[in-house]
Amino acid sequence: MSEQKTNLLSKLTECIEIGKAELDSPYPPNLKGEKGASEYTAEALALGIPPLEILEKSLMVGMKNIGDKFSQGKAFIPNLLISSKAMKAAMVHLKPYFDSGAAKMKGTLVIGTVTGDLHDIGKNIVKMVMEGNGWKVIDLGTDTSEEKFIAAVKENPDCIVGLSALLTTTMLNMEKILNSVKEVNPKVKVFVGGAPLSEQFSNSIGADGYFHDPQSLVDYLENNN
Ligand code: B12
Repeated sequence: MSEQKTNLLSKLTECIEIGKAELDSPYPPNLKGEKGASEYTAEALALGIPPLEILEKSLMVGMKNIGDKFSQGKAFIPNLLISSKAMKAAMVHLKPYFDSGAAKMKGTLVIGTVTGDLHDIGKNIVKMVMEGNGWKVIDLGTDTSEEKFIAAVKENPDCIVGLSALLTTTMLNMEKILNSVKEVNPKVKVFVGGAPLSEQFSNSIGADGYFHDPQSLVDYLENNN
């Protein structure tokens, strides 16, 4: 790859990591008036860099960097949110290629906050990080019934499922949803997350994995999918 292309991809990675979405973005203040993820992605496509390469070698690297920092306590939720915003600004340019099938997504994640639970900040972060890492995400929202999960799994037999819960009461609803999903399609892997959960709880209900944060799930899937 030419030096020009390599430089462009590394600038794009930096924009994702620091959350510089586009030229007009007010954040970060010291980069006001400078190009952001949106402009660099358009330039990368114009230079003929394949969309999947832009996604994997640049955008995902930026998301991984910020995800790793978050796992290590060196970045915080606002950082993830602004990085996700930059990611979205870049994905606007790439989406038409993925939608047309010109580039392949890594897989489909069906995610929802379980029955009775209205907390969705964490679930939305998981969604954004997964999208940023090349997954198609079907977001079933909050207070998601067993039936909604079943319907989504029937429609997407090759998907994986993510269940989120923030209440000690609603996390108990995970087991029923998990069992129904497995009954419909035993091949579908079900992963769980949310502040009150633990690996022990995940094992006790027979989930395929508990992850404390989205980057850990991404890393697991990279190595096990
Ligand atoms: C914001 C909030 C609310 C908001 C939610 C807004 C929204 N749109 O989400 C509102 C005000 C609506 C709310 C309501 C309630 N809340 Co509330 N809420 C919180 C609060 C302050 C923050 C939660 C949060 O967003 N954390 C930040 C996110 C990023 O973290 P996270 O969700 O854990 O997600 C991360 C990981 O867990 C993981 N993850 C999450 N899901 C998944 C899924 C998968 C598959 C994977 C891999 C990873 C993963 O990735 C995320 C990013 O790292 C917490 C307290 C706290 N400090 O945690 C209380 C808290 C969760 N709430 C609590 C309670 C009691 C309630 C109410 C019952 C209050 C009431 N009496 O009405 C209601 C319940 C409403 C309902 N039916 O759900 C309690 C729960 C106690 C318990 N042990 O069950 C807490 C802990 C507060 C407390 N200390 O008492 N709440």
